[in-house]
Amino acid sequence: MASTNASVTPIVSGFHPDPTICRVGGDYYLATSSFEYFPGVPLFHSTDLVTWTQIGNVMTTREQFVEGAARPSGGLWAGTLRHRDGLFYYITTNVSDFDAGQIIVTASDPAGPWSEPVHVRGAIGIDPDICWDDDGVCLVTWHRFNWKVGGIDVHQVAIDPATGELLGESYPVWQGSGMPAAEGPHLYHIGDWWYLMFAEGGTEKGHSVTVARAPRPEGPYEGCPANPILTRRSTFAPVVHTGHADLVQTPEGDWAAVYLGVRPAGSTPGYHVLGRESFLSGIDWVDGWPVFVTDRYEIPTTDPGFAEDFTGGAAAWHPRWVVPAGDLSEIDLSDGAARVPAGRALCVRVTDLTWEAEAELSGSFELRIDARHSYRLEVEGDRVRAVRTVGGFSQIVASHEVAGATERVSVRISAVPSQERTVPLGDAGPDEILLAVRDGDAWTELARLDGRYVSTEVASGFTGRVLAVGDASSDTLLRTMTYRGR
Ligand code: 6LW
Repeated sequence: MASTNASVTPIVSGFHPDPTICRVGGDYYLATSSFEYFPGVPLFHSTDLVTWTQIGNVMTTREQFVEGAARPSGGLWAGTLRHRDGLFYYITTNVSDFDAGQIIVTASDPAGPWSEPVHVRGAIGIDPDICWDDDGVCLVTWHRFNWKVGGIDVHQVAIDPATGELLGESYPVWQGSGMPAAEGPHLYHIGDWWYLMFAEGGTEKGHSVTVARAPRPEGPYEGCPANPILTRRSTFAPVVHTGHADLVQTPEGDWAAVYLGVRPAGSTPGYHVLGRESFLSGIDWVDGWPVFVTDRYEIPTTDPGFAEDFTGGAAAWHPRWVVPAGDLSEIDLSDGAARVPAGRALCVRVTDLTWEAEAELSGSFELRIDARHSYRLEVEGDRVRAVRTVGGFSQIVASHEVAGATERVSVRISAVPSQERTVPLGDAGPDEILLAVRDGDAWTELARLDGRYVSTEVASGFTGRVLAVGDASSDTLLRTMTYRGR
């Protein structure tokens, strides 16, 4: 099997940021943020740290994940996954239900079901960590934050995880190495020390991992002299914005970390289109401090493709399918197609830099980063339109009448490398998006569009591209979809 270095190849590709990891025996589990998409918090399993399979989602009910305003990049932000006394714990923040405080759910089987939510209403902010001190007291460490001033500081508090009640006053701990946005704390008891690891510098170009240690969880902390212990700021590395890490120990006693990064492409300033992805690093310990060895692991190249056939009647949803609002249960599968009601969208993450996806449907099929930035194929009878939506403004760029029988129209969206020059003074997007329709045995290309308008640099936010099925004004019937990474 081909393999590539961990520093350039994600372990979980395509819009899976803020990875958090734990190990139980020989099994590793990893969860990532998922924002407005429901079910929320995809959960992956591995036995070797380098190959991961999605086994479910943590937040599968609207009691666990209150929908709120369902805005792009709202919903579920960074969290922490841990295992203790036979139970998995996941703690996170729903920024669309912010005043509910931190949310804790538990499960004996990480594939689910996860419990009803417990709210830590006394801890308002983001990026909660859950850890237990030597006496078994549960500690939540989080980034205090509000929507008026943004980030404030990092606090810790003892709680009862069964009720969410605070067991005392919260108190400040380490506040980072001095960069803005000291957040994403994770607390560990390793050897004689308690370590607090942070994301600092914001989740973009300055993103970094920093660490401090203390004799007790509450401090006093001393920062690592080598901080930041991971960053790619001011580099032309293929993977940048690296940060927001979580540590794990192997059964053999070695250490590793998962962290997020992005893979920009195209002319300056570069455009990333898959959101923030999860990467793996080795960890060495030098003088009692963790050192990232990002090229330690070889990542096997796996086939990301899938084929979904909805013509056979109702079946269970594969955990890859998500909706940006509402519930998967609104999509009827009983009639030989997935019927996506008007105003809803059925989505799946794009996980590759070059890829193609085909859908047999009537209605709309699009590549989007959010509803205001998309390239769409609209199928209405034998008429297929290619529509570009940028900044909320939509324009029909091509219209085509399908030849021959039209009960079953297939359309295709693909991403290919840009044909433009990247430097000097280049005008290359990260890729080009081709929209095509099948006429009999042949494909007719309707549009070739610059991929930068479906990138984070244009759309803003924390998410990445998804393929979305659904139309604002009428139902879409999706019979089949295939996806191939190339
Ligand atoms: C995450 C926080 C962050 O909760 O981005 O910029 C948030 N910082 O650490 C969403 O991933």
